[in-house]
Amino acid sequence: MANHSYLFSHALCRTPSNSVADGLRAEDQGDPSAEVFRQEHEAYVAALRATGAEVTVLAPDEAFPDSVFIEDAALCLKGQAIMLRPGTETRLGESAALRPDLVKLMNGVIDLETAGFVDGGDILCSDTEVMVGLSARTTRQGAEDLTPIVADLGYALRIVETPADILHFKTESSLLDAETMLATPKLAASGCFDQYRVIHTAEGEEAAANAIRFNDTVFLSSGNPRTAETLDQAGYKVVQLPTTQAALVDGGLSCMSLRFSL
Ligand code: CIR
Repeated sequence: MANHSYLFSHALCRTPSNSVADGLRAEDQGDPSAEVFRQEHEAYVAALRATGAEVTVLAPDEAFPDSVFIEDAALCLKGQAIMLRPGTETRLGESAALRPDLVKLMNGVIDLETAGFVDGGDILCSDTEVMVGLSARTTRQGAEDLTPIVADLGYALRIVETPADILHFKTESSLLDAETMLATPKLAASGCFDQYRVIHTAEGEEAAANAIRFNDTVFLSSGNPRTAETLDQAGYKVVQLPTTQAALVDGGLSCMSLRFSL
């Protein structure tokens, strides 16, 4: 199987729970509405399916308010799921809750054994490397213990820094193709993408950086017209999706799926 960092046959999502109103957030701008969140989530799932992928949607898990952000609990690489250790108390159990579904869906499941922590939102995979951004959620110990697991799957792991005040590394960056990243100027200034071409989000459109290249499409959060225009002019097929409710609990497009090929 080739190391295609943006070509996927499958995705796995989880419907937002009613408890999503209790989701974690750095700043309170009001609770998300579970009903509106589910509508936006349905549009997201339909958009992933429209690229030709098979998308499985798991039932809501009321025990975990943030469980719609399924990306944080696992990393899918080469048909294997690596069960991570989310680095905040209310989310640590999401990994074990998700594990049985990944046992059914994936070719294999590997448990990250570590005293540290890693959130999937801090992991950005290109064709050749797995970047892990240290953050308030992801520790050096966790990243170091993940290193041999991804090495066995053919990837070099590179530890990078997530600038302070940014929740996850991919809150402000995403892969556009094998050579190109979309990033906020603030995150790119750390030098982590010096070996890639970088397209910056427009000023005031930092939320656009949490995008996903999924098969032939770059999915971008609605409300970022200048960044959408830049990507369009650079030759990408851009589809905008509403993320108003995810944004209220610090989430975006990448957090809401695990993307993989079998
Ligand atoms: C949290 O604070 O964990 C959630 N409210 C948001 C998680 C967003 N996930 C991501 O950026 N990968």
